Amino acid sequence: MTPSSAADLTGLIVGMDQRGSLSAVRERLATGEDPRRLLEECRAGMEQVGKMFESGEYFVSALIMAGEIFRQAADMLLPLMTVTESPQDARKAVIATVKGDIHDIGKNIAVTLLEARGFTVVDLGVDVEPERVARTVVAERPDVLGLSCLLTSGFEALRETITLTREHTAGWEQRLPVVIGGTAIDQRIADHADADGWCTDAADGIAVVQSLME
Ligand code: B12
Repeated sequence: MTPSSAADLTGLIVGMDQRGSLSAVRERLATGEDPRRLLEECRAGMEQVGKMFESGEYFVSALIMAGEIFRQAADMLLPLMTVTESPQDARKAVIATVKGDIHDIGKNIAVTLLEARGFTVVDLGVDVEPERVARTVVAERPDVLGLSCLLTSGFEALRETITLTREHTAGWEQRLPVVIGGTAIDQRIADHADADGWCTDAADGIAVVQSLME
């Protein structure tokens, strides 16, 4: 298999080959490959690791290891994917992973891509109480709220967070756009949670954010 084979990075991540994954990223970048494609292959690897965890083939340690490999790969790839826009485009976003959920890799990618688009991002981190999100929104007056949720058990926290934030911002002249992201998110969940937009990929998420603000 050549280093530029599409299956390569996905397979290396699934095989928990940290050194191999990172040198494949380096080598393939050196041959001029698109960092977006490489990131997508890494993400596909994470998806497979998740499935193998679900089927009992892998344990939580594999999720931790894969997460660490992905984080290091993303550290190399993200700076190459970002185009900084002029400061006059600066807008503000408040971002958090919902209560009960500690996944932050996808959220952090969204934060990086938003910052590269000129957003000032207030990142509240993971496992964030709805009340804290609502209070921060009132204090910071962002142009958009972004919530990450990877666990299906987090969907109620998602809804609770958005409901509470809507109550706190009911007097605003314009409705605050809320975008939600995560592998298990779809239109049904967005409707249930009263979100304005949703995504399963940060690049799409940024496009959704931008269209909601136009
Ligand atoms: C790595 C990982 C972990 C790591 C997380 C490390 C970290 N620092 O984040 C650790 C080991 C901590 C972990 C723990 C657990 N995990 Co886990 N984990 C994963 C795994 C394999 C990958 C997630 C990931 O990072 N993907 C890569 C990133 C880039 O993709 P992403 O998160 O989807 O993000 C993208 C988009 O969704 C979007 N996005 C995400 N958020 C946002 C926000 C905004 C604003 C925007 C615009 C976009 C956006 O942009 C991102 C970039 O494109 C997934 C499998 C999967 N298919 O997702 C399981 C998975 C999410 N985990 C799962 C489970 C069950 C758990 C545990 C309960 C396991 C356990 N028994 O302890 C715990 C829960 C802990 C908790 N309370 O949160 C399940 C959830 C199943 C379900 N139905 O709810 C999954 C789906 C695995 C599976 N198939 O069973 N996990």
